[in-house]
Formats: sequence, C-alpha cells, structure tokens
Amino acid sequence: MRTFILGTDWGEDSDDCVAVRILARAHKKGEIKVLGMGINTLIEYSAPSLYRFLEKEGVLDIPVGVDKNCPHQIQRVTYQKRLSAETDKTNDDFEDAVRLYRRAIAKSDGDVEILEVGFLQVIAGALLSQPDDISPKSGMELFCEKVKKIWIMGGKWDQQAGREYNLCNYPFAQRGAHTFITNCPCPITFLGWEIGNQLITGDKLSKDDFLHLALADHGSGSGRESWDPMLVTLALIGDNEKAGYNTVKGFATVNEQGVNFFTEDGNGPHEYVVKARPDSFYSDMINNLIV
Ligand SMILES: [Ca+2]
Repeated sequence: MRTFILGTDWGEDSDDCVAVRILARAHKKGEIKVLGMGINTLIEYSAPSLYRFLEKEGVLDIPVGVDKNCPHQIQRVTYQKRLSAETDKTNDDFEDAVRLYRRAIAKSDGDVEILEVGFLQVIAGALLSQPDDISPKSGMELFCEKVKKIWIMGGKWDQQAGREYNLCNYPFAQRGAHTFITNCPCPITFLGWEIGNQLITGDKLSKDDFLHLALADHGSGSGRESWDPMLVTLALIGDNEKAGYNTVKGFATVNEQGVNFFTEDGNGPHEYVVKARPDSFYSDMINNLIV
C-alpha cells in the first residue's frame, strides 16, 4: 500500500481542508495509509483544529504535528478557531512537525511519498535533521533510504522566474523552499499556481457538511480554487497522464528569494504538470471525491 505524509499551511486558505478530506477518505477506505500530517504555520488553534477535523472524518489514527518554531503567525483566523473550540486539545498535546516527519519516515516499513501543500520549512528541517532519539540516521539518510517521491503544490512554472505564495511569500518560506529544493535527493513533481487558479471546487457540498462550514468560515462557501486538492488527486492517481496532465521533465531551482526556474531535460529528477483536459474534468473529479 502506498504511504503518505502531508505538509499543510492549514488555516491560511481553505483548499487545504478539501485536500485533507480527500486524503482522509482514501485512508479510511484503506486505499492508502497516511502516516501523519504536519502543519507548517502556527497559531494557538493550529493542531487542535486539524485534530478535530480528522476526528470528524473518522481518522484519528493519523497523527498531527505542528511547527512549534514557525515564525509565521497566521493573521486571518478562520475555521481553526471554531474547530478547536470543539476539543480540549492544545498545540502542546502534539509533536513538533519535523519530529513527526522523522518518526513517520523512520518507522515506515516501505517507501514513503510526501505531499506538500504549504510552506517547505518543515520538510527542509526534516531533510537536514541530525540523528536523535527517534533514529540514529540523519534526515538525508532517511530520505535517501525511504522517500520515493515528493509532490509539491508550489511554484509558477508557466514562466521563468515564477513567483508563487508557498515558495516566496515570506522570508522563512523563501529559505525553506530554497534549502529544500537545493538539497533534496528525491524526485519531485510540482503542480504550480497556474494549474489550480480559477478552478473552483467545494461548491457542491451540502450546507451542513463540516467541510462546507470550513470553506464558509474562510469566505469560500460557494467554492474555492483547487490548488491543494489537485495536487492530492494527482498524487493519489499516481500517473500524470491518467490524472489528466502532460509532464515537463528537467531540473527545477528555487533561488534565495523563492523565485523558481526550470531547465528542461528528459532525464531530470523534477517535473511540473500542465493541464491536458478541460477544467470540468478536474473539478468533477474532486467534487465527486468530497461530497
Ligand atoms: Ca495550502
């Protein structure tokens, strides 16, 4: 069975909630195993609200972690406050996200795939981590041994010198993206901003569905752009063509300001996807997974 870790900037936008539902449902059905979810932003409601969301999905066996040293305090609190009010948990009850990544990778019997739909400082921290009480291996050794593939919603790949939120909107995001992409020894598939923009999903949910309520808390009750759910469905299908995409292979780089560049090469370790189907193909697929 394929196994995944999710990194999310849970709370900044509401398409993360759609992505988490898709993963939670696939996990619950036994189609995949989610080893953990790490939040790469921080407010007092971060981990408790994701915990409560997963409880509502019926998948409390998925551990939650949060970047307890994250310099980025979310300004606009939306669905996290209401969800965390439904549990007694606090961030103190959850593991630091870098440790969660290390633990999940070290404990896994087989290959691990990592999905990132937020900032990259946690996965960068895991990659450059040193041996500790969890494992005598460094992060680089763990990634080389166990991490087969990484899927990233980030970057803007329809132009050189693309600038996209997850990779370059804040200094800590720029550092995380540059550090991770520069040092990563694993193949990476990127789904860029240009893919999910203006492709709305979540508009078919019932009004009493807690996913609809989360979207509505964010001001997206009539649907939201689909960056994160598109990455998750692409990864779960596991075949770019079947998922409705053409692929451009090569070498991606991200500079110290978080700006992304790409050199095409059929043998490169990186790829970005380009839509091969009409928008309704992807929106129908995602809406069918979440209603
Ligand atoms: Ca996100």
